Amino acid sequence: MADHWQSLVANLAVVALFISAWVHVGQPLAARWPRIWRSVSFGLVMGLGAVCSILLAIPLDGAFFDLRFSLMALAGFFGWWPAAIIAAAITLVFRMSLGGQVMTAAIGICAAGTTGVLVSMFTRRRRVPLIGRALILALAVGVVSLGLSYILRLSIGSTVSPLSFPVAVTNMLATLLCALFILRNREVVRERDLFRAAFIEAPDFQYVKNNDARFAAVNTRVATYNGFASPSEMIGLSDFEITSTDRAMQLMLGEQKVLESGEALLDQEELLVGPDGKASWYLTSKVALHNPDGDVIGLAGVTRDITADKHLKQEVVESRNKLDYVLSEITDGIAMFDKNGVLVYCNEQYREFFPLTAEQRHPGATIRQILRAVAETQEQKGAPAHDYEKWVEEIADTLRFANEQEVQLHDERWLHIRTRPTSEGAALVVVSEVTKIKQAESALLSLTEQLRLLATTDGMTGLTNRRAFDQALEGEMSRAKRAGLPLSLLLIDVDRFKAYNDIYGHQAGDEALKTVATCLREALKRPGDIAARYGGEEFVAILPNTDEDGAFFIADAFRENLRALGLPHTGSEKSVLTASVGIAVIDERYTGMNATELIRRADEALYNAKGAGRDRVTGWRARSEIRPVGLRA
Ligand code: GH3
Ligand code: MG
Ligand code: MG
Repeated sequence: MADHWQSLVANLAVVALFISAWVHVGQPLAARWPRIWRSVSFGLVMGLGAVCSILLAIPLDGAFFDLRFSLMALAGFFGWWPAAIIAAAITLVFRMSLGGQVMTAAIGICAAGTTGVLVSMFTRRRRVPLIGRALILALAVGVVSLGLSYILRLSIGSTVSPLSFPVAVTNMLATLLCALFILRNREVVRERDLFRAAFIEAPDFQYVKNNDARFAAVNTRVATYNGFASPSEMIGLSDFEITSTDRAMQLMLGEQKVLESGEALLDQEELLVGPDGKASWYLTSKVALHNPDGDVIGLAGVTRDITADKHLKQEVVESRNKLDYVLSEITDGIAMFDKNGVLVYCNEQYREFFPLTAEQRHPGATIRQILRAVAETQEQKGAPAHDYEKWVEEIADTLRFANEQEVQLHDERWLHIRTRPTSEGAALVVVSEVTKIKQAESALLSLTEQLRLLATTDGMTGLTNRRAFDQALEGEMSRAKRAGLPLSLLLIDVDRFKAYNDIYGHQAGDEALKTVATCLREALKRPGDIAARYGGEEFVAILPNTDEDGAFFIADAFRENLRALGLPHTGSEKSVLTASVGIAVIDERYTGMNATELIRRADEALYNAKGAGRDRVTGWRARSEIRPVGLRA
């Protein structure tokens, strides 16, 4: 039995040898062949292995016990039908040449190949992991091998050989080990191919050099750039064979430094003229490569064409310079705040507009810090000096929407501040000085006011003129009627003024009229009272919310004051300048009256005053009320 084990172990060695030969020699050779040829060659190697296994078989009762079962199954499992058929054909031919129970042997060989193919189909479809696939194959091989030896032997009426079980177990073991080995190797090859492809097909220039500065590997980009059809053509060459001596020397010195120091050369930028005469920018990094003992064994380099990046950067720098120039030359102050209210950019003008808080206005400062400084320094008029947090929040909030404001600073300058939010939540603030515009605006306003005054004022006396009086009377009358309040109108005429002019001259007459105007103005107590020059030496006064008694009181005070001035008037029976006043009133009795009627009544009353001896005040009375003595008929 020991001999039998020896033979089985020798068989195991044969299987291992052929599998190893396939993995290390056959497979790399066949790697680029079409799939069918790879399969056929695998079948060939497995078939030859099976032949060797049969040569070392243990012959017993016309049967040969060996590990061909394992090799057939592996051929079917890894090479499918083509490999299984080739391997089976070789094995069968050889087995037939040996004679004995050929039929049984043929069935076993075919069954083994078929087992391999079926297990492969089954496990592949179910995506069984690597180790599981090997285990299932080995188990199937053991079961089929043992089962067959029982069925076949019993069917021909012979007894089951005592070798059947150990041979089945050894077949199983051999299959497991070999399947694991091949599967694992496939994984390794796949990984290696992936890395290889990543290296070869990378868009950057990638190369590996040995210690003699010769290329050990280059990728397609390097080969194409240097005019070679494939990367393999460059293996073994040095820079001296592909570029100018000067450039090769320069490269060699740099690389020697990396190899000697072991320090990487990182991100070196160079402007180089390529074989096509085109200048391009490159970024190169080179690192020393070490073996597991730490010895330098070469270097790996990566070079990237950064011409497009470079141009882009240049354009960015140029446009930034242009922008800086523009921003520094414009008279407006520009500031940019991010969405958190942090100042991210401002030009010098912006700072100069706010001398008291220029220190705070620098990138990184927040709008709230700046506004607090504005309040503390009282740089802006209207900013609260204390408890300014609410104000700060209100102003900071304006960064969130488009708005325009005009603010006045402590030194009387006016600034126009425009805020425009951006789509990213930031805000652009543009500040311009509008002091001159503001000054012109207020000058224009005062001019308009002057014009308005001129249009409504009597030039000589400074009282409201006739036109403005007419308007004011209409307005005041309708207001009085609406409010149900009384209104009084005084019509004043200077007594014997024709004579005054004649005696003292027209100019003195004018002066006297100014005095009368002043006297009238002083007699009116309420701000709503209106004194006007009605024309010539006649004056009017509108007294809103004043009844007849009130009007008498005012009118008499005026009359009395004028008289008390004692302006000499020799042409008057009073010997001083006096005036007569007629009063007309609207109250609840006369609500339907219009302005013309009111004036008419005042005129009538004045006429009565004149008639009654002048220097007096007379109210209008209905004809029925008029006393007959000394009055108009
Ligand atoms: P009476 O007491 O009846 O009013 O006598 P009177 O002389 O004042 O008569 P009347 O009111 O008709 O006189 C108007 C005079 O007032 C005519 C004119 O010489 C004079 N007068 C009118 N307007 C002006 C003016 O603007 N300046 C001057 N100096 N005199 C004026
Ligand atoms: Mg008159
Ligand atoms: Mg008069």
